[in-house]
Amino acid sequence: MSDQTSNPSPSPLTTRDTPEARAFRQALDVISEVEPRVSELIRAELADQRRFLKLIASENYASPAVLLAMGNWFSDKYAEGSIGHRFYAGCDNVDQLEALASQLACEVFGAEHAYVQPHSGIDANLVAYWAILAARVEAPALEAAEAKHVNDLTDEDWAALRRDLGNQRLVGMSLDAGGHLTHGFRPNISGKMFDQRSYGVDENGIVDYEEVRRLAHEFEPLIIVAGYSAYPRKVNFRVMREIADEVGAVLMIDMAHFAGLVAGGVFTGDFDPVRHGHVVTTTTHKSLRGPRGGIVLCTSEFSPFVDKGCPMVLGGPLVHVIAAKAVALAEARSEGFRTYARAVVDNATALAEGLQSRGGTLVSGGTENHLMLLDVTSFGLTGRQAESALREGGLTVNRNSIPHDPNGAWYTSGVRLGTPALTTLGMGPAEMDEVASIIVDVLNASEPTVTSSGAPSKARYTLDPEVAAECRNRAGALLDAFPLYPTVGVV
Ligand code: DSN
Repeated sequence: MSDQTSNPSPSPLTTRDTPEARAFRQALDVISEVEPRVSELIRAELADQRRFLKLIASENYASPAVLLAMGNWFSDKYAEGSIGHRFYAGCDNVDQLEALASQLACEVFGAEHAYVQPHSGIDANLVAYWAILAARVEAPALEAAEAKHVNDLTDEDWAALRRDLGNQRLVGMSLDAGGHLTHGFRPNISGKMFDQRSYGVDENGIVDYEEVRRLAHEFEPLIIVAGYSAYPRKVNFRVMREIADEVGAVLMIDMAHFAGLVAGGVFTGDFDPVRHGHVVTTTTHKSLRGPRGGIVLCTSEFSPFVDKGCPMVLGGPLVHVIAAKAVALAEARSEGFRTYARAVVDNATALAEGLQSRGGTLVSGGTENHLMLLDVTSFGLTGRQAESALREGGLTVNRNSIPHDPNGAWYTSGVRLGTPALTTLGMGPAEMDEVASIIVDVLNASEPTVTSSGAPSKARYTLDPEVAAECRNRAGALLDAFPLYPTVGVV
Protein backbone atom coordinates (compact mmCIF):
# COMPACT_ATOMS: atom_id res chain seq x y z
CA MET A 1 0.00 0.00 0.00
CA SER A 2 2.38 2.63 -1.22
CA ASP A 3 0.13 5.54 -0.25
CA GLN A 4 0.40 4.43 3.38
CA THR A 5 3.89 3.04 3.62
CA SER A 6 5.58 5.93 1.84
CA ASN A 7 3.59 8.43 3.90
CA PRO A 8 3.27 11.29 1.41
CA SER A 9 3.84 14.64 3.01
CA PRO A 10 2.51 17.24 3.54
CA SER A 11 -0.79 15.73 4.63
CA PRO A 12 -3.21 15.64 1.69
CA LEU A 13 -6.25 15.12 3.91
CA THR A 14 -8.07 17.87 2.07
CA THR A 15 -7.70 16.17 -1.30
CA ARG A 16 -10.94 15.83 -3.29
CA ASP A 17 -9.69 14.53 -6.58
CA THR A 18 -7.79 11.29 -6.15
CA PRO A 19 -9.59 8.22 -7.55
CA GLU A 20 -9.79 6.80 -4.00
CA ALA A 21 -11.36 9.98 -2.61
CA ARG A 22 -13.96 10.04 -5.38
CA ALA A 23 -14.69 6.33 -5.08
CA PHE A 24 -15.32 6.36 -1.33
CA ARG A 25 -17.22 9.67 -1.38
CA GLN A 26 -19.52 8.50 -4.16
CA ALA A 27 -20.07 5.10 -2.52
CA LEU A 28 -21.06 6.82 0.73
CA ASP A 29 -23.40 9.13 -1.17
CA VAL A 30 -25.11 6.13 -2.75
CA ILE A 31 -25.50 4.50 0.67
CA SER A 32 -26.81 7.75 2.17
CA GLU A 33 -29.66 7.76 -0.31
CA VAL A 34 -30.95 4.55 1.30
CA GLU A 35 -29.96 4.82 4.95
CA PRO A 36 -27.90 7.86 5.96
CA ARG A 37 -27.29 6.45 9.43
CA VAL A 38 -25.15 3.71 7.89
CA SER A 39 -22.96 6.08 5.91
CA GLU A 40 -22.66 8.34 8.97
CA LEU A 41 -21.40 5.42 11.04
CA ILE A 42 -18.93 4.43 8.34
CA ARG A 43 -17.62 8.01 8.33
CA ALA A 44 -17.54 8.00 12.14
CA GLU A 45 -15.44 4.84 12.11
CA LEU A 46 -12.88 6.43 9.80
CA ALA A 47 -12.78 9.51 12.03
CA ASP A 48 -12.29 7.30 15.09
CA GLN A 49 -9.47 5.35 13.48
CA ARG A 50 -7.84 8.66 12.55
CA ARG A 51 -8.05 9.91 16.13
CA PHE A 52 -6.34 7.07 18.01
CA LEU A 53 -2.96 5.37 17.73
CA LYS A 54 -3.85 1.80 16.85
CA LEU A 55 -1.65 -0.70 18.69
CA ILE A 56 -3.95 -3.72 18.57
CA ALA A 57 -1.55 -6.39 17.34
CA SER A 58 -4.20 -8.17 15.27
CA GLU A 59 -5.43 -5.10 13.39
CA ASN A 60 -4.14 -3.15 10.45
CA TYR A 61 -5.29 -0.77 7.69
CA ALA A 62 -6.13 -2.48 4.40
CA SER A 63 -5.33 -0.55 1.23
CA PRO A 64 -8.09 1.36 -0.61
CA ALA A 65 -7.81 -1.25 -3.39
CA VAL A 66 -8.49 -4.07 -0.90
CA LEU A 67 -11.40 -2.18 0.67
CA LEU A 68 -12.94 -1.30 -2.68
CA ALA A 69 -12.56 -4.86 -4.01
CA MET A 70 -15.10 -6.05 -1.43
CA GLY A 71 -17.97 -3.95 -2.78
CA ASN A 72 -18.84 -5.94 -5.89
CA TRP A 73 -21.33 -8.25 -7.59
CA PHE A 74 -19.68 -11.46 -6.40
CA SER A 75 -21.54 -10.70 -3.18
CA ASP A 76 -24.72 -11.79 -4.97
CA LYS A 77 -23.45 -15.24 -5.93
CA TYR A 78 -23.83 -18.56 -4.17
CA ALA A 79 -20.85 -20.84 -4.78
CA GLU A 80 -20.92 -23.68 -2.26
CA GLY A 81 -18.37 -26.34 -3.14
CA SER A 82 -14.88 -25.84 -4.51
CA ILE A 83 -13.24 -24.77 -7.76
CA GLY A 84 -14.85 -26.70 -10.65
CA HIS A 85 -17.09 -28.60 -8.24
CA ARG A 86 -19.98 -26.31 -7.25
CA PHE A 87 -23.47 -27.00 -6.01
CA TYR A 88 -24.79 -24.01 -8.04
CA ALA A 89 -24.77 -23.05 -11.71
CA GLY A 90 -23.16 -19.87 -12.98
CA CYS A 91 -19.88 -20.11 -11.07
CA ASP A 92 -17.48 -19.67 -14.01
CA ASN A 93 -16.19 -16.30 -12.85
CA VAL A 94 -16.13 -17.45 -9.24
CA ASP A 95 -14.01 -20.44 -10.24
CA GLN A 96 -11.52 -18.18 -12.01
CA LEU A 97 -11.38 -15.74 -9.12
CA GLU A 98 -10.97 -18.41 -6.46
CA ALA A 99 -8.28 -20.13 -8.57
CA LEU A 100 -6.45 -16.82 -8.92
CA ALA A 101 -6.58 -16.09 -5.18
CA SER A 102 -5.46 -19.63 -4.41
CA GLN A 103 -2.59 -19.43 -6.89
CA LEU A 104 -1.46 -16.09 -5.43
CA ALA A 105 -1.56 -17.55 -1.90
CA CYS A 106 0.58 -20.52 -3.01
CA GLU A 107 3.02 -18.12 -4.66
CA VAL A 108 3.27 -15.72 -1.72
CA PHE A 109 3.74 -18.45 0.90
CA GLY A 110 5.41 -21.20 -1.16
CA ALA A 111 2.56 -23.61 -0.38
CA GLU A 112 1.49 -26.74 -2.26
CA HIS A 113 -2.19 -25.95 -1.91
CA ALA A 114 -4.30 -23.01 -0.71
CA TYR A 115 -7.98 -22.90 0.24
CA VAL A 116 -9.12 -19.30 0.35
CA GLN A 117 -12.76 -19.68 1.41
CA PRO A 118 -12.65 -19.49 5.24
CA HIS A 119 -14.47 -16.44 6.57
CA SER A 120 -12.14 -15.99 9.54
CA GLY A 121 -9.22 -17.54 11.38
CA ILE A 122 -11.51 -19.61 13.59
CA ASP A 123 -13.24 -20.95 10.48
CA ALA A 124 -9.87 -21.76 8.93
CA ASN A 125 -8.90 -23.71 12.06
CA LEU A 126 -12.18 -25.64 12.00
CA VAL A 127 -11.64 -26.54 8.35
CA ALA A 128 -8.10 -27.65 9.19
CA TYR A 129 -9.21 -29.78 12.14
CA TRP A 130 -11.88 -31.42 10.05
CA ALA A 131 -9.45 -32.07 7.18
CA ILE A 132 -6.93 -33.69 9.54
CA LEU A 133 -9.63 -35.88 11.11
CA ALA A 134 -10.93 -36.80 7.66
CA ALA A 135 -7.47 -37.66 6.30
CA ARG A 136 -6.11 -39.48 9.32
CA VAL A 137 -9.22 -41.03 10.92
CA GLU A 138 -12.20 -41.11 8.55
CA ALA A 139 -10.39 -42.14 5.36
CA PRO A 140 -8.64 -45.17 6.99
CA ALA A 141 -11.97 -46.19 8.59
CA LEU A 142 -13.73 -46.07 5.23
CA GLU A 143 -10.93 -48.09 3.71
CA ALA A 144 -11.14 -50.70 6.45
CA ALA A 145 -14.90 -50.98 5.92
CA GLU A 146 -14.32 -51.10 2.15
CA ALA A 147 -16.66 -48.13 1.82
CA LYS A 148 -16.29 -45.16 -0.52
CA HIS A 149 -18.47 -42.78 1.47
CA VAL A 150 -19.91 -42.62 4.98
CA ASN A 151 -23.31 -43.39 3.44
CA ASP A 152 -21.96 -46.87 2.60
CA LEU A 153 -21.16 -47.65 6.24
CA THR A 154 -23.30 -50.01 8.30
CA ASP A 155 -24.79 -48.63 11.51
CA GLU A 156 -22.05 -50.45 13.46
CA ASP A 157 -19.27 -49.05 11.23
CA TRP A 158 -20.78 -45.59 11.54
CA ALA A 159 -20.93 -45.84 15.33
CA ALA A 160 -17.28 -46.95 15.43
CA LEU A 161 -16.28 -44.06 13.15
CA ARG A 162 -18.07 -41.56 15.39
CA ARG A 163 -16.27 -42.99 18.42
CA ASP A 164 -12.90 -42.75 16.66
CA LEU A 165 -13.50 -39.22 15.38
CA GLY A 166 -14.63 -38.09 18.80
CA ASN A 167 -11.69 -39.54 20.71
CA GLN A 168 -8.74 -37.74 19.25
CA ARG A 169 -6.03 -35.90 21.10
CA LEU A 170 -4.60 -32.44 20.50
CA VAL A 171 -1.71 -30.52 22.02
CA GLY A 172 -1.58 -26.73 21.69
CA MET A 173 -0.16 -23.69 23.42
CA SER A 174 -2.15 -22.60 26.45
CA LEU A 175 -4.17 -19.43 26.24
CA ASP A 176 -2.28 -17.64 28.99
CA ALA A 177 1.06 -18.46 27.37
CA GLY A 178 -0.14 -16.81 24.17
CA GLY A 179 -2.04 -19.57 22.34
CA HIS A 180 -5.45 -19.01 20.78
CA LEU A 181 -8.90 -20.07 21.99
CA THR A 182 -9.09 -22.52 19.10
CA HIS A 183 -5.87 -24.30 20.07
CA GLY A 184 -7.68 -26.55 22.51
CA PHE A 185 -8.92 -24.05 25.13
CA ARG A 186 -11.54 -26.06 27.05
CA PRO A 187 -14.45 -23.59 26.78
CA ASN A 188 -13.88 -23.37 23.01
CA ILE A 189 -15.22 -25.98 20.58
CA SER A 190 -11.64 -27.17 19.96
CA GLY A 191 -11.31 -28.05 23.65
CA LYS A 192 -14.59 -29.94 23.51
CA MET A 193 -13.91 -31.74 20.19
CA PHE A 194 -10.51 -33.00 21.31
CA ASP A 195 -9.02 -34.50 24.43
CA GLN A 196 -6.42 -31.81 24.87
CA ARG A 197 -3.26 -30.92 26.74
CA SER A 198 -1.44 -27.60 26.67
CA TYR A 199 2.17 -26.56 26.69
CA GLY A 200 3.13 -23.27 28.24
CA VAL A 201 6.26 -21.21 28.62
CA ASP A 202 9.16 -21.42 31.04
CA GLU A 203 9.93 -18.92 33.81
CA ASN A 204 11.46 -16.61 31.20
CA GLY A 205 8.29 -16.65 29.13
CA ILE A 206 9.81 -18.80 26.34
CA VAL A 207 8.45 -22.05 24.85
CA ASP A 208 10.33 -25.00 26.30
CA TYR A 209 10.66 -27.45 23.39
CA GLU A 210 11.73 -30.29 25.67
CA GLU A 211 8.49 -29.83 27.58
CA VAL A 212 6.54 -29.99 24.29
CA ARG A 213 8.48 -33.13 23.34
CA ARG A 214 7.80 -34.78 26.70
CA LEU A 215 4.09 -33.95 26.48
CA ALA A 216 3.87 -35.21 22.90
CA HIS A 217 5.51 -38.55 23.76
CA GLU A 218 3.36 -39.01 26.85
CA PHE A 219 0.04 -38.02 25.26
CA GLU A 220 0.57 -39.14 21.63
CA PRO A 221 -1.73 -36.58 20.04
CA LEU A 222 -3.18 -36.70 16.55
CA ILE A 223 -2.49 -32.98 16.19
CA ILE A 224 0.17 -30.65 17.56
CA VAL A 225 -0.78 -27.00 17.11
CA ALA A 226 1.94 -24.37 16.92
CA GLY A 227 1.39 -20.66 16.46
CA TYR A 228 0.00 -18.00 18.76
CA SER A 229 -1.88 -14.79 19.14
CA ALA A 230 -0.04 -13.29 22.10
CA TYR A 231 3.46 -14.80 22.21
CA PRO A 232 6.18 -12.21 21.63
CA ARG A 233 8.87 -14.57 20.36
CA LYS A 234 9.64 -16.61 17.25
CA VAL A 235 8.77 -20.31 17.29
CA ASN A 236 11.17 -22.86 15.82
CA PHE A 237 8.82 -24.79 13.55
CA ARG A 238 11.57 -27.18 12.43
CA VAL A 239 11.83 -28.44 16.01
CA MET A 240 8.03 -28.59 16.34
CA ARG A 241 7.88 -30.70 13.17
CA GLU A 242 10.59 -33.02 14.48
CA ILE A 243 8.52 -33.56 17.63
CA ALA A 244 5.36 -34.16 15.58
CA ASP A 245 7.19 -36.71 13.41
CA GLU A 246 8.57 -38.52 16.45
CA VAL A 247 5.02 -39.28 17.63
CA GLY A 248 3.29 -39.51 14.23
CA ALA A 249 1.27 -36.34 14.83
CA VAL A 250 0.14 -33.79 12.27
CA LEU A 251 1.77 -30.39 12.76
CA MET A 252 -0.81 -27.66 12.29
CA ILE A 253 0.53 -24.11 12.47
CA ASP A 254 -1.73 -21.12 13.01
CA MET A 255 0.15 -18.17 11.52
CA ALA A 256 -2.82 -15.77 11.70
CA HIS A 257 -0.78 -13.15 13.53
CA PHE A 258 2.49 -13.33 11.65
CA ALA A 259 1.40 -14.25 8.10
CA GLY A 260 2.63 -10.83 6.94
CA LEU A 261 6.07 -11.58 8.35
CA VAL A 262 6.11 -14.89 6.46
CA ALA A 263 4.89 -13.30 3.22
CA GLY A 264 7.39 -10.48 3.66
CA GLY A 265 10.33 -12.86 4.05
CA VAL A 266 11.10 -12.05 7.69
CA PHE A 267 10.29 -15.51 9.07
CA THR A 268 12.37 -17.94 7.01
CA GLY A 269 14.22 -21.23 7.52
CA ASP A 270 13.38 -22.82 10.87
CA PHE A 271 10.78 -20.09 11.45
CA ASP A 272 8.89 -20.54 8.17
CA PRO A 273 5.60 -22.26 9.06
CA VAL A 274 4.77 -23.33 5.51
CA ARG A 275 8.04 -25.17 5.11
CA HIS A 276 7.49 -27.25 8.25
CA GLY A 277 3.74 -27.54 8.87
CA HIS A 278 1.47 -30.19 7.31
CA VAL A 279 -1.41 -27.73 7.53
CA VAL A 280 -1.05 -23.97 8.05
CA THR A 281 -3.94 -21.63 8.78
CA THR A 282 -4.08 -17.87 8.74
CA THR A 283 -6.25 -14.83 8.79
CA THR A 284 -5.84 -12.30 6.02
CA HIS A 285 -6.49 -9.06 7.90
CA LYS A 286 -3.74 -8.89 10.51
CA SER A 287 -0.08 -8.38 9.54
CA LEU A 288 -0.98 -9.61 6.02
CA ARG A 289 -3.07 -6.41 5.65
CA GLY A 290 -5.93 -7.85 3.60
CA PRO A 291 -9.69 -8.07 4.10
CA ARG A 292 -11.20 -9.88 7.09
CA GLY A 293 -10.99 -13.60 6.33
CA GLY A 294 -8.98 -16.80 6.51
CA ILE A 295 -6.92 -19.18 4.38
CA VAL A 296 -5.79 -22.80 4.85
CA LEU A 297 -2.51 -23.90 3.26
CA CYS A 298 -1.59 -27.58 3.18
CA THR A 299 0.33 -30.40 1.61
CA SER A 300 -1.30 -32.59 -1.04
CA GLU A 301 -2.16 -35.24 1.58
CA PHE A 302 -4.72 -32.87 3.08
CA SER A 303 -5.87 -30.85 0.06
CA PRO A 304 -8.86 -33.01 -0.99
CA PHE A 305 -10.21 -32.77 2.56
CA VAL A 306 -9.49 -29.07 3.02
CA ASP A 307 -11.34 -28.38 -0.23
CA LYS A 308 -14.48 -29.92 1.30
CA GLY A 309 -14.50 -27.10 3.89
CA CYS A 310 -17.70 -25.71 2.36
CA PRO A 311 -20.36 -26.92 3.01
CA MET A 312 -18.77 -29.38 5.49
CA VAL A 313 -17.84 -26.69 8.01
CA LEU A 314 -18.36 -23.34 6.30
CA GLY A 315 -21.36 -21.51 4.90
CA GLY A 316 -21.28 -20.33 1.29
CA PRO A 317 -18.05 -18.58 0.31
CA LEU A 318 -17.92 -14.79 0.55
CA VAL A 319 -16.73 -14.45 -3.03
CA HIS A 320 -16.57 -10.66 -2.87
CA VAL A 321 -14.11 -11.01 0.01
CA ILE A 322 -12.10 -13.59 -1.95
CA ALA A 323 -11.69 -10.83 -4.57
CA ALA A 324 -10.16 -8.61 -1.90
CA LYS A 325 -7.95 -11.47 -0.65
CA ALA A 326 -6.55 -11.78 -4.18
CA VAL A 327 -5.79 -8.03 -4.25
CA ALA A 328 -4.06 -8.19 -0.84
CA LEU A 329 -2.02 -11.24 -1.86
CA ALA A 330 -0.94 -9.43 -5.02
CA GLU A 331 0.18 -6.52 -2.83
CA ALA A 332 2.05 -8.92 -0.54
CA ARG A 333 4.22 -10.06 -3.47
CA SER A 334 5.76 -6.61 -3.82
CA GLU A 335 9.17 -5.42 -2.65
CA GLY A 336 7.31 -2.69 -0.75
CA PHE A 337 5.58 -5.35 1.33
CA ARG A 338 8.91 -6.96 2.21
CA THR A 339 10.15 -3.57 3.39
CA TYR A 340 6.94 -3.16 5.38
CA ALA A 341 7.31 -6.58 7.07
CA ARG A 342 10.87 -5.83 8.16
CA ALA A 343 9.78 -2.42 9.45
CA VAL A 344 6.99 -4.02 11.54
CA VAL A 345 9.59 -6.05 13.45
CA ASP A 346 12.09 -3.17 13.70
CA ASN A 347 9.32 -0.98 15.09
CA ALA A 348 8.31 -3.63 17.61
CA THR A 349 11.91 -3.84 18.78
CA ALA A 350 12.06 -0.04 19.10
CA LEU A 351 8.74 0.12 20.97
CA ALA A 352 9.90 -2.63 23.34
CA GLU A 353 13.17 -0.82 24.02
CA GLY A 354 11.32 2.45 24.57
CA LEU A 355 9.04 0.83 27.15
CA GLN A 356 11.84 -1.01 28.94
CA SER A 357 14.09 2.04 29.10
CA ARG A 358 11.22 3.81 30.92
CA GLY A 359 10.80 1.00 33.45
CA GLY A 360 8.16 -1.10 31.66
CA THR A 361 8.23 -4.88 32.16
CA LEU A 362 7.74 -7.04 29.10
CA VAL A 363 6.83 -10.73 29.21
CA SER A 364 9.90 -12.72 28.03
CA GLY A 365 11.98 -9.56 28.28
CA GLY A 366 11.24 -8.26 24.79
CA THR A 367 9.98 -9.23 21.35
CA GLU A 368 11.15 -10.98 18.20
CA ASN A 369 8.01 -10.42 16.17
CA HIS A 370 5.32 -7.78 15.74
CA LEU A 371 3.93 -7.80 19.28
CA MET A 372 4.80 -7.54 22.93
CA LEU A 373 3.03 -8.03 26.25
CA LEU A 374 3.43 -5.23 28.77
CA ASP A 375 2.92 -6.41 32.33
CA VAL A 376 1.01 -3.50 33.87
CA THR A 377 1.05 -4.75 37.46
CA SER A 378 4.21 -2.71 38.05
CA PHE A 379 2.03 0.38 37.43
CA GLY A 380 -0.44 -0.93 40.03
CA LEU A 381 -3.09 -1.56 37.36
CA THR A 382 -4.99 -4.45 35.82
CA GLY A 383 -5.00 -4.92 32.06
CA ARG A 384 -8.57 -3.73 31.95
CA GLN A 385 -7.71 -0.45 33.69
CA ALA A 386 -4.64 0.06 31.50
CA GLU A 387 -6.66 -0.60 28.32
CA SER A 388 -9.26 2.03 29.29
CA ALA A 389 -6.70 4.58 30.52
CA LEU A 390 -4.68 4.26 27.32
CA ARG A 391 -7.79 4.80 25.22
CA GLU A 392 -8.44 7.95 27.24
CA GLY A 393 -4.87 8.97 26.43
CA GLY A 394 -5.37 8.49 22.68
CA LEU A 395 -4.24 4.88 22.09
CA THR A 396 -6.26 1.78 21.21
CA VAL A 397 -4.81 -1.43 22.70
CA ASN A 398 -6.27 -4.63 24.09
CA ARG A 399 -5.83 -6.13 27.51
CA ASN A 400 -4.32 -9.59 27.55
CA SER A 401 -3.49 -12.32 30.04
CA ILE A 402 0.16 -12.86 30.86
CA PRO A 403 1.55 -16.31 31.76
CA HIS A 404 0.07 -17.54 35.08
CA ASP A 405 -2.03 -14.37 35.22
CA PRO A 406 -3.26 -13.67 38.78
CA ASN A 407 -6.09 -11.50 37.42
CA GLY A 408 -7.61 -14.10 35.07
CA ALA A 409 -8.73 -13.70 31.46
CA TRP A 410 -11.26 -10.90 32.04
CA TYR A 411 -9.32 -8.30 34.04
CA THR A 412 -5.85 -9.60 33.10
CA SER A 413 -2.47 -8.19 34.11
CA GLY A 414 -1.19 -7.14 30.70
CA VAL A 415 -1.79 -5.20 27.55
CA ARG A 416 -0.79 -6.56 24.15
CA LEU A 417 0.87 -4.04 21.86
CA GLY A 418 1.56 -4.55 18.15
CA THR A 419 3.13 -2.49 15.40
CA PRO A 420 1.51 -3.64 12.10
CA ALA A 421 -0.95 -0.73 11.91
CA LEU A 422 1.36 2.13 12.89
CA THR A 423 3.99 0.75 10.51
CA THR A 424 1.43 0.89 7.70
CA LEU A 425 1.09 4.61 8.46
CA GLY A 426 4.82 4.94 7.80
CA MET A 427 5.98 5.45 11.38
CA GLY A 428 9.49 4.31 12.32
CA PRO A 429 11.66 3.74 15.41
CA ALA A 430 11.70 7.44 16.43
CA GLU A 431 7.89 7.52 16.50
CA MET A 432 7.85 4.21 18.42
CA ASP A 433 9.95 5.84 21.11
CA GLU A 434 7.40 8.66 21.39
CA VAL A 435 4.56 6.08 21.51
CA ALA A 436 6.39 4.25 24.33
CA SER A 437 6.75 7.54 26.18
CA ILE A 438 3.02 8.30 25.82
CA ILE A 439 2.10 4.82 27.07
CA VAL A 440 4.31 5.09 30.14
CA ASP A 441 3.10 8.62 30.91
CA VAL A 442 -0.56 7.50 30.78
CA LEU A 443 0.05 4.46 32.96
CA ASN A 444 2.13 6.40 35.50
CA ALA A 445 -0.71 8.93 35.81
CA SER A 446 -3.39 6.25 36.34
CA GLU A 447 -4.42 4.51 39.53
CA PRO A 448 -7.17 2.13 40.59
CA THR A 449 -10.14 3.64 42.39
CA VAL A 450 -10.75 2.28 45.87
CA THR A 451 -13.96 0.30 46.35
CA SER A 452 -16.34 0.77 49.29
CA SER A 453 -14.65 -2.19 51.02
CA GLY A 454 -11.33 -0.35 50.81
CA ALA A 455 -9.83 -2.70 48.21
CA PRO A 456 -8.54 -1.40 44.86
CA SER A 457 -11.01 -1.88 42.01
CA LYS A 458 -9.93 -4.15 39.14
CA ALA A 459 -11.95 -2.19 36.58
CA ARG A 460 -12.30 1.43 37.66
CA TYR A 461 -9.42 3.86 37.65
CA THR A 462 -8.60 7.54 37.57
CA LEU A 463 -6.25 9.19 35.10
CA ASP A 464 -4.91 12.68 35.71
CA PRO A 465 -6.95 14.76 33.21
CA GLU A 466 -4.05 17.05 32.36
CA VAL A 467 -1.82 14.12 31.49
CA ALA A 468 -4.67 12.56 29.49
CA ALA A 469 -5.15 15.74 27.47
CA GLU A 470 -1.44 16.18 26.87
CA CYS A 471 -1.07 12.54 25.75
CA ARG A 472 -4.06 12.85 23.39
CA ASN A 473 -2.37 15.90 21.87
CA ARG A 474 0.90 14.02 21.42
CA ALA A 475 -0.93 11.07 19.84
CA GLY A 476 -2.78 13.51 17.59
CA ALA A 477 0.49 15.12 16.51
CA LEU A 478 1.85 11.73 15.43
CA LEU A 479 -1.35 10.98 13.52
CA ASP A 480 -1.22 14.38 11.83
CA ALA A 481 2.32 13.68 10.68
CA PHE A 482 1.41 10.16 9.51
CA PRO A 483 -2.20 10.42 8.34
CA LEU A 484 -4.45 7.44 7.79
CA TYR A 485 -5.67 7.01 4.20
CA PRO A 486 -4.09 10.25 2.96
CA THR A 487 -5.31 9.66 -0.60
CA VAL A 488 -8.87 9.20 0.60
CA GLY A 489 -8.92 12.53 2.37
CA VAL A 490 -12.17 13.89 3.76
CA VAL A 491 -15.18 11.80 2.78
N1 DSN B 1 -8.98 -11.82 17.83
C1 DSN B 1 -7.67 -12.21 17.38
C2 DSN B 1 -6.61 -11.47 18.08
O1 DSN B 1 -6.86 -10.35 18.50
O2 DSN B 1 -5.51 -11.96 18.23
C3 DSN B 1 -7.45 -13.66 17.47
O3 DSN B 1 -8.62 -14.33 17.13
